[in-house]
Amino acid sequence: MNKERTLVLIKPDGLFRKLTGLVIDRLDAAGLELAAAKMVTVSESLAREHYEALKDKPFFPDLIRYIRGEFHGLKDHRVLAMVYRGENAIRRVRDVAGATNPEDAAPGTLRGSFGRITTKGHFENVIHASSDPADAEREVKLWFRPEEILP
Ligand code: IDP
Ligand code: MG
Repeated sequence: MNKERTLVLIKPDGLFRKLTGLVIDRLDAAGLELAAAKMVTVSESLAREHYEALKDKPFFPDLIRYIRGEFHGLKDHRVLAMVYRGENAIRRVRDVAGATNPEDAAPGTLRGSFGRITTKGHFENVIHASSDPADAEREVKLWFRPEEILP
């Protein structure tokens, strides 16, 4: 038994393309349990802290603009943040999501079906999903207060 929590964000392209219900349906169908959900305004500092590990990448400035909705006209910078839990939830959510690069993501995964690489070279890949237990705990705590999450 390896019950985990993991952070899922519906990224601005997912919201803009009306994929919210589909994402939640896929995660339900995978047997994961929704433990928390809210719309969150992604401040510059929240975006930078969330993607701290990538701060030296050339695409970092555009990644911050992307997650804040600046490429999709999300004027109030809000995304849908959720916590899912279940046995091996971290890997299972990533399996539903597919590979980071939409071109490499398997058909039928969220990113394989609905992700794209823009002509500017940005990856639009629908959702964020925590990548390992340490990241998951850090990210859940960054986005949610303890009392917002089902006990
Ligand atoms: P992940 O989201 O699958 O965990 P990470 O490597 O943690 O992938 O990267 C975070 C996000 O940064 C990706 O989801 C994607 O939006 C963006 N990203 C990662 N690598 C690239 C790249 O090579 N070009 C453009 N964007 C990238
Ligand atoms: Mg990651």
